[in-house]
Amino acid sequence: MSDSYRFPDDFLWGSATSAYQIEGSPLADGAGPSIWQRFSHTPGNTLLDQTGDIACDHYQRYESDVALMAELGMNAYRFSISWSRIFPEGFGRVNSKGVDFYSRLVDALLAKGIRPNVTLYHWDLPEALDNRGGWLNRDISDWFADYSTTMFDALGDRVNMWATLNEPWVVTDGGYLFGALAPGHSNLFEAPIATHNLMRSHGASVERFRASAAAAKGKIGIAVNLEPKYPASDSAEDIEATRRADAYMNRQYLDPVFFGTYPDEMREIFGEAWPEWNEADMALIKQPVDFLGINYYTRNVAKHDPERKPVCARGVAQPQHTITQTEWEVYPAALTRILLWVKERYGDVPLYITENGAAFYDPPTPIEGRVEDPLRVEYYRQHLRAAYDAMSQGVDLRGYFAWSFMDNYEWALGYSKRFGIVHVDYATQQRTVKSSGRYYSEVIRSQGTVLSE
Ligand code: IFM
Repeated sequence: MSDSYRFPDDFLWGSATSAYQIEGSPLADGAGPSIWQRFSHTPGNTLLDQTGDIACDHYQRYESDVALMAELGMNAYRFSISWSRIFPEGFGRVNSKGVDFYSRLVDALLAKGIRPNVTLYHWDLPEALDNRGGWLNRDISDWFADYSTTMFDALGDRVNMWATLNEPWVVTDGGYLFGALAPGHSNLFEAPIATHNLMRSHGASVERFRASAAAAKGKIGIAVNLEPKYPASDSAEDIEATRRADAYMNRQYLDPVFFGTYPDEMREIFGEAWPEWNEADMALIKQPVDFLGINYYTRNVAKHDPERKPVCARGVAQPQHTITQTEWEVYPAALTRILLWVKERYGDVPLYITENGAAFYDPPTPIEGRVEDPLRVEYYRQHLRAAYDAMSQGVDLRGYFAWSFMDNYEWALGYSKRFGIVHVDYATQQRTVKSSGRYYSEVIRSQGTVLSE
């Protein structure tokens, strides 16, 4: 454990959001509907049938939000682009007003010295593409590549950090295997196809990036959510369950990018639902990336459970540790571990923590103008220390993005979970910096050294 915590001078200190979770006005200025528009407007799919219609109204308030980021001292901001604002029909006709919104956002960030970090896909597929099969249709790699090219051409003169996909595991697991997220399918046979088309689309986008002018000064990667798996006991069954859980969530998305193969366990997990993939697809997926984005929230302690199909493993609660409002165990040591694991398994690719944060029980309205969130302050302190520990063991970590800049729409859980370091009063859209936001600001201004206190 280090005690100095001085981060490099060029370290990126940012926060992250995604389009559908914060923007509101999802159909404004000629945008087409996304699958989240349809899913959230279908009764019964989300908590209290809440939608992203208003969310944080960031579409209207982006300038003051950017000003607040600057006040907190951030030098980077990770946001996603809504594909259906750019291509209302999914492909073909470009909606210039949608492009303009992101262009204005990028300019506003740069004017404040904040580096834009753009994610092309954070779960809000154009409904028009879902109507053609969405991630199950092989053509989606062309649609995604065309959309990517449009954005590289429009913003590549000013944006130098791009990620293709956010958390492809969640897209498949939530959207196609268990149905808790849009498009809401529950189909064992669809899940491997969705994954494969996501990864093919990632590869096609990277390939287009290399051929675009944006590549002259930009870098491209992918953001995956990684969860280190620990066996619940030293029984052979639990150790095997841990291996499968790790393959399913972690290696399924990284092995194809870095090795051009899927883990052997995929056939064990999916049985006859796991197809043979052709070599040309695997070569497309294995495009060299410039960096890897890691979203880290918690670890998982795995126990063999034949009832939990298809992985046959279940997580075991760890009541000895703090549990967040989303019932995730707070376990910072696993962040150090996952960063070291990535370095050891995949080599020296530059890394960014593209999401890290926690939902805790904040009040709906500030109390006497303040929101005190000591549990979140402690979460950030411990995780930033853990990140630093990995760096001091040789991990090439170049930036950190808190999830999230502000409270927002937590998908099927609606507005019930607050992840922000800035509080949002949804009745008034008033922003209030929480004590975690003030703490993060101090971390940034001290270049990390305040973490030793
Ligand atoms: O809100 C989500 C985000 O969209 C993706 N990563 C995890 C966050 C918290 O659940």
